[in-house]
Amino acid sequence: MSLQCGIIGLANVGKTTLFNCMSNVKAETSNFAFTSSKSNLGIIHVPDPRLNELEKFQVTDRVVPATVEIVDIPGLAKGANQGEGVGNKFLADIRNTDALIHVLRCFDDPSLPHIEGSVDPVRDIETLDFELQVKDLESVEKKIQRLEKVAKSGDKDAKKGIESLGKVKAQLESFGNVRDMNLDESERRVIEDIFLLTVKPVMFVCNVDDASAIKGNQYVEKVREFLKGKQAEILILAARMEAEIAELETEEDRLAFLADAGIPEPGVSRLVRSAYAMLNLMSFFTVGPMEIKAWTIHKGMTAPQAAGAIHSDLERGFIRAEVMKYNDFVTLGSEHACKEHGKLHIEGKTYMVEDGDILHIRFNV
Ligand SMILES: Nc1nc2c(ncn2[C@@H]2O[C@H](COP(=O)(O)OP(=O)(O)OP(=O)(O)O)[C@@H](O)[C@H]2O)c(=O)[nH]1
Ligand SMILES: [Mg+2]
Repeated sequence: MSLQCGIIGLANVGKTTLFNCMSNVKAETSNFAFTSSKSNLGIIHVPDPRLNELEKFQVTDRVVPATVEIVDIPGLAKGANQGEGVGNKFLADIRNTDALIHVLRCFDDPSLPHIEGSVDPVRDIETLDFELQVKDLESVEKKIQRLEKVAKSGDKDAKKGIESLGKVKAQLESFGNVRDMNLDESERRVIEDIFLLTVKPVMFVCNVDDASAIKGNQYVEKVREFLKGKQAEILILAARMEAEIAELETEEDRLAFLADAGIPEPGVSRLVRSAYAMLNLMSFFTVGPMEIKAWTIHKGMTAPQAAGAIHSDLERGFIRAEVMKYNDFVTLGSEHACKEHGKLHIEGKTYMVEDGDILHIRFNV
């Protein structure tokens, strides 16, 4: 399952710096605005301490974490909807993502001028949101026109659709985002096929100076105030420091660096976990002598669907799943002990997999 998080924001706010700490590939960063002229695609590993715990109880050749795709989208600018900056083309890259990480410049640095002349993350949110809203408005209006043709012949669904789209249009026209609307099931279905940008879940990353990495600063406070009551998460992170941490060779060096800075874990780990949750994902495990692996599925998937994440044959030929709970396994120490304590459950096709389940799929094709 390949789910994608897009990193968005104005030019020069630290998107690529952040991308480089998160992903397995490295892209170019610089002081010049609009350095990135194409989107960078990378894979991120989702840190999960449970994997290390599992390894204590099962000797294995390798440990494989869950992954999410991440795409670093070049800086947008005011007027992007008309092709300003590197413009329009990148709005299309945003359309392909499942969730957004919006990076905000919340640090002062006289040597790095802000493209709008001053540091003001709230203005930046509004600038970028506006670009996305304009695009969404175009999509909504197009669909209204399409439905109006159908409605002429008396189609009731079309009339209802136009009504729903009217509400969405009003929200966008008053500079609102569609994610903040309380849409019901049928209204959601009407906008499903136009892939709106402002309906995607978003997380704001306040990129702060090193000294503000834990408590934030006055810019972060303004962002918090502005986002009150809106559907959005906020995360504080010092991207440049994170980049320094990511560059250290050994885990030991990294831990020493974090201890010196008084930070419990890299901000990037927090960010990746939040992104994972924002995408409504969870992990189940397979545990064996060849590998211990975390697999990514959507919350609410059944055992056969989860089996399909491993291989389509396992879904097709699914017979049953043997399930241990992570906590039981690490408390009791082995599959054998789980069995003896009645903690190895046999589950059928309707079983809904839970986060941290250890699965063994029985199948026949
Ligand atoms: N002082 C300071 N500088 C930073 C921080 N994060 C990034 N920078 C610097 O800001 C500049 C731009 O960073 P990038 O990561 O390339 O910014 P970007 O958002 O990808 O920019 P575009 O691709 O042009 O949109 C680089 O010189 C970074 O070193 C930070 O937290 N503090
Ligand atoms: Mg960049």
